[in-house]
Amino acid sequence: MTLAYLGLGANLGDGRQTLKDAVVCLAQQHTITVLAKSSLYRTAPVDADGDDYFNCVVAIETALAALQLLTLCQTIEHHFGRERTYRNAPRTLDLDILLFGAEKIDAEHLIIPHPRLIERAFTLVPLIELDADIMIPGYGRADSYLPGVASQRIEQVASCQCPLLARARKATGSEISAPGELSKPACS
Ligand code: A4P
Ligand code: MG
Repeated sequence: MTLAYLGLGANLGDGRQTLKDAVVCLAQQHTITVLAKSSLYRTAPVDADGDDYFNCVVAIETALAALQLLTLCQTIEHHFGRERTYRNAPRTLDLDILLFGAEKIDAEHLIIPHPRLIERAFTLVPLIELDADIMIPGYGRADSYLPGVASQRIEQVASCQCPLLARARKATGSEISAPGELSKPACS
């Protein structure tokens, strides 16, 4: 079994609802187990146009190989009406593999860790929310990259009610910290 982290993003249609539905869809897959979900974040588009995005990260466990997981992610994106028009085009759902265990993969259609993971608040902040000490293979501690994304607007819009996360927060005795001002979490 491999512990993997998926990044979800949407900025077309009701992105907030789409992300919730996509997490339910992931949880229904018999080939993966969703272990935890970050809060939902509203984020400014990075290297992209269109409306603000909604983003979150989920931790999953799977016996799939990384390429099989990519195929599953793309099938789910398609299911949610994803169209590939141009790079970084507004999208109903983007489902990226951020981390796949300790693996480093550099294949034609799959690069892991996700090559832009450390450059973006919308991936780093929710990832660190799920595991404050998480390491990125080949890069080191994820939180060491937070200063580099501090100028990117990211706002926590919904707090995860997952018991696993609540336990993790209690254990660390701290709330999530993120670059920029976070709004007060509002449960949804
Ligand atoms: N691919 C390679 N590695 C991976 C991986 N680890 N996970 C390949 C998923 N896919 C991977 O992706 C293009 C190709 O990347 C795939 O065919 C796959 O084989 P795509 O999803 O079809 O196209 P894309 O998303 O437009 O391009 P890309 O390069 O994935 O863009 P990013 O890096 O995902 O960025 N701003 C905010 N605030 N929030 C966002 O979510 N997202 C993007 C897209 C830009 N700006 C954003 C957001
Ligand atoms: Mg993508």
